[in-house]
Amino acid sequence: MASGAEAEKVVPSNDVLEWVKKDKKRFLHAVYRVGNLERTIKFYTECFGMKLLRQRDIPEEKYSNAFLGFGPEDSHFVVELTYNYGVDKYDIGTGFGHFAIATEDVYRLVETIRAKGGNITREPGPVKGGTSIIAFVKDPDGYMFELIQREPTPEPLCQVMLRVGDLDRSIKFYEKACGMKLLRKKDNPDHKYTIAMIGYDDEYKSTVLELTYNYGVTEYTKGNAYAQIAISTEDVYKSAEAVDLVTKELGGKITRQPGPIPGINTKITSFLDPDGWKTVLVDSADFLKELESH
Ligand SMILES: N[C@@H](CCC(=O)N[C@@H](CS)C(=O)NCC(=O)O)C(=O)O
Repeated sequence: MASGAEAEKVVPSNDVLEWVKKDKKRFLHAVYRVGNLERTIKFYTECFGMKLLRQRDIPEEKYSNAFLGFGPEDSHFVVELTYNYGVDKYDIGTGFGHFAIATEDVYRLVETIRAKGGNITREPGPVKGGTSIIAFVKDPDGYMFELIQREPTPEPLCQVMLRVGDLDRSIKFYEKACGMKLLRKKDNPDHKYTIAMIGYDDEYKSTVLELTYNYGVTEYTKGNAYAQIAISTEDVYKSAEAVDLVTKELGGKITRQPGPIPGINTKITSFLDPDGWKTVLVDSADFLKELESH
């Protein structure tokens, strides 16, 4: 029988996992490193039609950031590019998959990108084993962008694809630790992979995390280019408690205890999932304040 002390521990744990289901969360941005900020800004604005939303230079820390996306940061998922002074090349590794952009006409977008000198690595046409029209483009640093033909959507920056070693473990992790929902799972035995779309809303209206499991592949390299995905939360402290519990069951670890970032005062916590993919949870109200001050 559980001792009094053990029984006590169980109750708050369940509470915090229940709280996760009620917390309002949203994907905020993907953070990654690029070798030349101006080059990437030019490529994303001219080829993809993204807008440059804000830029900041932190000379004391020797880096600059640029935020780009298809709409304002208070309602859209965006990319946060990091340029570290003097570093012009990164290793993307084998685990990072792609970002996806939904567009009404993939053929037309590909021609625009080709005309601007972009690198089309997969010509437009139906996805192998399916009917969606897709194409792939490699950006100047080697990050892959999948173009997906869809009806107009409020969020064209629609997927972040990461490869994982155990799909069910990852789904369970993000459901329990981050309150995501499994939106769709599709096995493609002919091409020996399974994908799962997970997130907070309809995959045709908001950004989702696409997890890919390639049969038999349990390990990938992470490189040093892609950094993390940021998600808002109403309470970083409760979120961290939930993540901590789930890491004990499924793997992964908290890498930054919850609390305000010195100087900025935005409260965050960060963690690695069971595959080592990093997420940062950001206090929603602090995030909005940060946007207002820009
Ligand atoms: N082995 C692939 C599995 C994932 C995959 O194949 N995804 C589809 C899109 S859902 C794809 O890239 N298809 C390529 C094509 O149709 O040419 C990987 O790890 O990237």
